[in-house]
Amino acid sequence: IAVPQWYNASLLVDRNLEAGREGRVAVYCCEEEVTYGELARRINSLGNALRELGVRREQRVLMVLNDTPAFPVTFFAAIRIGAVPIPTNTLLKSDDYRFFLHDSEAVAVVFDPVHEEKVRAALNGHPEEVRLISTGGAEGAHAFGELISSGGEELSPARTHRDDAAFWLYSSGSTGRPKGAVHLQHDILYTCETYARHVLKITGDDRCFSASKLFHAYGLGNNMTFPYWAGASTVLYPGKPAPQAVLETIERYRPTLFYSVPTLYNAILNHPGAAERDLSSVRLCVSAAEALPAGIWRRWKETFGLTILDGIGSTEMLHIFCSNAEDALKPGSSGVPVPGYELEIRDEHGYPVEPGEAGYLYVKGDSAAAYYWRNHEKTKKTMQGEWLAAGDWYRQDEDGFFWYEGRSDDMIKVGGLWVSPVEIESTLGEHPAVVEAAAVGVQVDELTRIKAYVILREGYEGSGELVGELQDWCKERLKRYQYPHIVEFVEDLPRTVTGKIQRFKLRRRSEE
Ligand code: 3SK
Repeated sequence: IAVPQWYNASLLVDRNLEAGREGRVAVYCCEEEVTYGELARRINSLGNALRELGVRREQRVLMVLNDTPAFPVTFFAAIRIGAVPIPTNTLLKSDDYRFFLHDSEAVAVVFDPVHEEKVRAALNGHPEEVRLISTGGAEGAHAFGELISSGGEELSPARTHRDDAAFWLYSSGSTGRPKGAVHLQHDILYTCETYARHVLKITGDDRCFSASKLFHAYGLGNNMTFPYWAGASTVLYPGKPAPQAVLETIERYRPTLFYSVPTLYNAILNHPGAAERDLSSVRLCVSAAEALPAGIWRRWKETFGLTILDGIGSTEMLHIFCSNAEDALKPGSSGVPVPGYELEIRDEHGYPVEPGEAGYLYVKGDSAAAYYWRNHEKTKKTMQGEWLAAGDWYRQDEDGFFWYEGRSDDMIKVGGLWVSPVEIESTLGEHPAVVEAAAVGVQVDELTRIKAYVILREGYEGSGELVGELQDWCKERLKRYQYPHIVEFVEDLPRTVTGKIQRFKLRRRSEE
C-alpha cells in the first residue's frame, strides 16, 4: 500500500473535495447535517485557531468528546497542523484524565460541557498551562463554536512524513496504567485499504452507524476513517448506546453498515419487540471487541436476516486484522487474516505451534502502533520487529479459520493442561437457564480450580441442583476436566466500555 513519503492523515477528508463530493453529507447527528465541504472548512478553521492559540507540531491535544461533529473536526484539525490528538474514553473519572494530562503533557484539552467538571478536577494543581476549549463555551475556556467560525477557512496540511506521529490511543491492560499507543500518519490509510476495502467493501453509497464510540479504535474506523475514505455518510449518536436508542437511530437514519459488539447484539435480541423493528436498510453488520458466540450470530440471522461479520482487532493494530467475510464465514470463529495482514500462532518460546494447536497470536501489518509512549519495556514485549504480540490465545482450524480461546493471561492451567475460558463460557451459554457466563482460574487448597460466574435467565433460580446440572452439561460436551468446579450465580459481569468481560476483575474478586 503506497503512501506518499510526505503525507498528512487529514488528507482523508480532502479526498472528498477532490472527488467533487463537497455537497455530500459526511455526518448526520441529531438535527444537524454536515457536508464534506463544511467539515473541511471547520477543520481548517479550528486548525488555524489552534495554531493561533500556540499549539505547535507534535504537541498533544487531549479530546474528551462525545460522538458529535466536534470529534472529527478536532481530530483532523490537530493532525492537519502536525499536532497529535488523543481521543479518550468519555466514561472515565477525573483521576484518569489527570494521568493522561501528565503522561502526554497535552497543551490543550477539547471537551464537551458534560465533561467539564472532570476535566477541571483533573487539571487542579497541574504544573503547566493548558488551553481549554469547550464545545459549549465555558468560563475560562475558548468556545469551540467561535473558533470554527473565525479561524480562517484555508489551511494547507503540515508537511508531515508518513512515519511521523499522527495520534495516540490509550490502551488499557489488566495491570498498570493505560499505555499511549503512538500511531503514525500512514496507519489510518492502511486500515482503509485493507479491512474497509476488502472486507467491508465500503463505497460512497454507504451510510455507517457504529454503536461503539469514536474514542475507541473500533468506532474511530467504523464511523469516521472508513466512511471518510470512501466518501460515505456517517450517523453519530452522542448518547448511551442502549438497545432502544440504537434501534431508533437505525430506523430514523437507515444506515447500510451497522457496527456493534456481542453484548449489544445480545441485548438488542432480548429487547422487547426487537423482531418487529425495521433494520431493512442495513446490508451488513460487524462485530468485534470480543468473540461473537455462534448462538448470537444465528439468532441475529434468524431474527433480522442479517449477516454479522465477526473479527478481531486491537488498539495497537488500529483496527480489525482477522475477520469473517461474506464469502468466507464460520459462525463463532474470528475468520481469516484480512488481506494486508499475516498471523502466526506461537508457543511460549516463540516457535510456531503444530497445526490445530492453540498458542499466542502474533500479527504483522503496517497499521501497527510504532511504540508505547514512555514505556520502553512494554514496547519491547509487544512490538517485536515486524510482528506484534496480540495478547490473545488462538487456534487455527484445518480451513485456516482462527478461533479465539481467550486472552493469553486468562487461560487456565488445570492439572497441567490448558483450558480456554471461552469454551466453558460458550458451552454454559448454550444451557437454557444461562444468559451469559465468565470462567476464571481460582486457587483452592493451592490447586487451580475453574470457577464460573453465571447470569441466569429470568424464571430460573440458582440452586445446588442447577450447579450440578451445569457441571454435567459441560462434562458431556467438553473434555472431562473442562467444567466449572465452582459456580456462582451473579446479576452482572464486569466489562470494558466495548463490553469485553474483565476476567481479571473476577479473579481479583475471588481472591478477596
Ligand atoms: O477489540 C477489538 O476487536 C478491536 C477491533 C477494532 C479496533 C480496535 C479493537 C480493540
